[in-house]
Amino acid sequence: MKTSQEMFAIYFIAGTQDIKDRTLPEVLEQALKAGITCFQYREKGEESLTDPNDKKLMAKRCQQLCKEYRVPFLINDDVTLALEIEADGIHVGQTDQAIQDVLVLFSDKIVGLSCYDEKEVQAANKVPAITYYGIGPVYGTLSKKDAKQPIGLVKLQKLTELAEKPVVAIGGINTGTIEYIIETGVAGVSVISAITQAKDIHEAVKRLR
Ligand code: TZP
Ligand code: MG
Repeated sequence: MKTSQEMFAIYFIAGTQDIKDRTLPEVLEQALKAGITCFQYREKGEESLTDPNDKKLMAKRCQQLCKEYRVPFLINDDVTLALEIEADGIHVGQTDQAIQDVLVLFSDKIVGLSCYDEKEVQAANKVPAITYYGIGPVYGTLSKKDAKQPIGLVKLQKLTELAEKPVVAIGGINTGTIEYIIETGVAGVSVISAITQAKDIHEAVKRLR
């Protein structure tokens, strides 16, 4: 079994909407080669795939790559798709399908829940089967249009201390900010643009590591 630090150290999140001049499988394979430790397929927002068949094909291609590199493959929100293609897990937000329902369907899989404040962390602590909490945005982000106000480092540390599960920090994390994030005691960091917008993906992932 991998430790949570091994699994979540460099947790890459992306969908086709996050990538402009290359394809998602190209970017994902470079990131896998460079050493990301987890991947979440998050097809969401403007310019994301809308046809369920296109989305499923893309998910399967990404899943296949993750298998080759033995990296966990998670899906954001889409419970039906995650079950259908047997993803390694699912990540849900507070407003997605109720976490209790998700846990029944994914009892032997990885389940991540987004948490933003003390109240959400305390509620999540009462649900033993959740695997990890995604907490943020820590900093401002351009990758999520409806992102909440950044919580900052002090709040991140507070919530991480309160959390009874591994925490993965998210939002505006890059090679410049990652060292401050790690000092708060999180298990790992998740990034979109630090990888999808890197000129040299290999170099970006190596520096994050
Ligand atoms: N949830 C909170 S911030 C965010 C999500 C999905 C986007 C993070 O993207 P980036 O580019 O790493 O700031
Ligand atoms: Mg969601």
